[in-house]
Amino acid sequence: MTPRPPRRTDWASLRIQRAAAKQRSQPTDGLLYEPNHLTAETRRELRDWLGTIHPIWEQRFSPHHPPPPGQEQRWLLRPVYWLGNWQFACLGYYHPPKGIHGRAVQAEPFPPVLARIARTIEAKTRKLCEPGDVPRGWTLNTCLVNFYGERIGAGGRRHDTARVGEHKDFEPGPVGSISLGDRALFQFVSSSRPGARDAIEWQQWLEDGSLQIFAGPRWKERLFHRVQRVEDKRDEKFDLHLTDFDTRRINLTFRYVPEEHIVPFARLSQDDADDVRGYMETLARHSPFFAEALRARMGA
Ligand SMILES: O=C(O)CCC(=O)C(=O)O
Repeated sequence: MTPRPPRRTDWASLRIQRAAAKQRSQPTDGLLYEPNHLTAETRRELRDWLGTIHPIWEQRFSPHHPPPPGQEQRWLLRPVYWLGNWQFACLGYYHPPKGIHGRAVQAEPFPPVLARIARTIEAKTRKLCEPGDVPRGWTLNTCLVNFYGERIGAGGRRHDTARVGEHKDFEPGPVGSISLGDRALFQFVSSSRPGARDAIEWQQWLEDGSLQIFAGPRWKERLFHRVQRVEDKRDEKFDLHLTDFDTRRINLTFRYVPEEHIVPFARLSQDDADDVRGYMETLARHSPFFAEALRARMGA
């Protein structure tokens, strides 16, 4: 009997299985995956802290940074929160060597639980990496918190946005990432340009409580990474200040931005400050830090 060809959705799982088989024989220098990294106590503390912040929705562009030809204004796929410095999407993400000024706006310092996690990741990173892959002065002083789940639109209509397209993190040096909630299929892909359909070079399900570190020329500089999908199995309820979003996974990526490139809101150019003032005001409703940053600019 002739076997039936796989259905359309099966091709995707076939590609994933083939990539998994191929990667078993590959070297993994500069890449670490540690399941169950968080202790129950740290996980609880992290969850509690996440319940105190008020993530925001950002748009990709702004009046002084309009969409380039062929692109339209759009909302990011998920709410975010940044610590250490806030890289507003409309100002462009930190991207040396050219994109360093006015991109990393001073933000709240790490709360104790994040500071502890960052120090542990730093120690593991130094053991994992070649010294040449850790820049001088490298310390995890920046954290992006991404919320994955379903947007709840008009009439309660749900739209799943739990994914991230291929990209690179341009902050110098290794990146460490902590996952909470449903597991996510994280892939490193070689790609000639974002959106091109290219080979999966490595993939890993990032599980609840896990740590991933990646560093060096292959993982950090050459390959793109993406979150292909997030499962919907755990049914964990996160108690967050998000009314229009149902979160089933939270990821925190710890990065390094040189201190001299972190700019207080008071010193941002007038155009850039005008573009992000609305976000700062929203953040200031619940954060004394951002309220003070707004006051400092008025007094500057
Ligand atoms: O959610 C993840 O696991 C990855 C997030 C990511 O790629 C990023 O923050 O740059």
